[in-house]
Amino acid sequence: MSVPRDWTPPTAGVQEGRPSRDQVVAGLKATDEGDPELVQLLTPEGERVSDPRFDGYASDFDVDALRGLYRDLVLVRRFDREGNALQRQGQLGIWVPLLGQEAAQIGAGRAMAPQDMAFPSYREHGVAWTRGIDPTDLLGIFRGTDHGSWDPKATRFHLYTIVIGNQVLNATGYAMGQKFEGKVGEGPDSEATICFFGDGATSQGDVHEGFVWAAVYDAPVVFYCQNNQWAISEPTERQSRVPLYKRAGGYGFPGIRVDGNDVLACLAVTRWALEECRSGNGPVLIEAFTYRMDAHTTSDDPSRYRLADELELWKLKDPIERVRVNLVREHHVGQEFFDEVQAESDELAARFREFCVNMPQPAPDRMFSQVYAEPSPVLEAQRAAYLDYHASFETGEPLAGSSARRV
Ligand SMILES: Cc1ncc(C[n+]2csc(CCOP(=O)(O)OP(=O)(O)O)c2C)c(N)n1
Ligand SMILES: [Mg+2]
Repeated sequence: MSVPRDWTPPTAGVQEGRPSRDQVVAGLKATDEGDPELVQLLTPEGERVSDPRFDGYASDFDVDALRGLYRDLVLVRRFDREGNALQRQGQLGIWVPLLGQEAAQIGAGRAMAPQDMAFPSYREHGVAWTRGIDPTDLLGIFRGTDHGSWDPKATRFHLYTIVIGNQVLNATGYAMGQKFEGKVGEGPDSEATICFFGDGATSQGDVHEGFVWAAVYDAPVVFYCQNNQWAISEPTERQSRVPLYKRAGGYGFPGIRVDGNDVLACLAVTRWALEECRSGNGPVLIEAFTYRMDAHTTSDDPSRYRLADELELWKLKDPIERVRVNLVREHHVGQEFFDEVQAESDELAARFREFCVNMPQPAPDRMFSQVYAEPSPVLEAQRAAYLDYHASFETGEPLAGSSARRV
């Protein structure tokens, strides 16, 4: 496995060869524009640059397709911001913002074929959008009324997973199934799986087990790590001594780092990786190098653990702005288009809000209905007791067998 260029080469003994902390951090963050290890097709200044390895995977992206990507990015950011506002106004228990990660998600999502399967973590609102899931379907999880309102089979987008890294095992098993069922090969219907997780998840045992199983079974799975550089308050440099994409070498499959704020590069690299998997050359690890521009969740306060100037630096690499600049400078797209997208995004946000504030409260006993395939006397007794308890709020009468009066 190669090491970043600025590491100290081993001389005498392992201890002396160990990189200093600064060198580790430099290796983990060596993504300045022009770094040969970072795939980029659109610079932060909106200039289309060539990467001969991946140009072919984005060659059909003419001005209309680019407009489509811009629209995706703006609409997803708009409802994400509305999610934050709804939580602040007490309409949601929590919201998990994706601010800054729109390109990483839209690029990957738009690279998928309809027959591919996705396993998200909890922040993949942009990927959900590309699978045709209405944003309002995401709200129940964050309002605490359900575990996800979409059909994972119909949308080929699994329910959100909150347990860090666990979906890597699910995705690997699913991909092994695709292989066992003969769905991998050169045909147009061949399938792959893509699994989304964060930088912090790469420290979980589940992720490593998934990598091992995927490798030895040549499972058609793209491991898509959005390295937003923080696992809540834990920075990436406390999770790894090598850039995350290089970990793939230890398992025997390719790893590649892409500019996660460049939607075109994310799309091209993911198309390549999914094609590899569909034709039997999986698995592949993609590290989409990006930045979480907001808090971890609405329950988090990042000012407690990171400096504001880091955020200011990343604002200059905004994933939406570079597409806008490219459309204006290289494709002469006029203001009218941007105004239309803005108006559409405001309509979406209003619909999102309207849906949220008018969501019916689920019946209190709903939690008993879908736990077991069949009813049982014990469960029915629990349901009845729970309903009695709720009714006691209305009547003020003490519960049977209890001296306590509900107030
Ligand atoms: C198994 C497990 N351990 C701890 C947590 C608490 N937790 C929630 S999010 C998170 C950090 C995850 O960071 P990362 O994988 O980088 O994803 P990000 O949130 O940055 O997208 C942790 C530790 C959890 N949900 N599951
Ligand atoms: Mg992270």
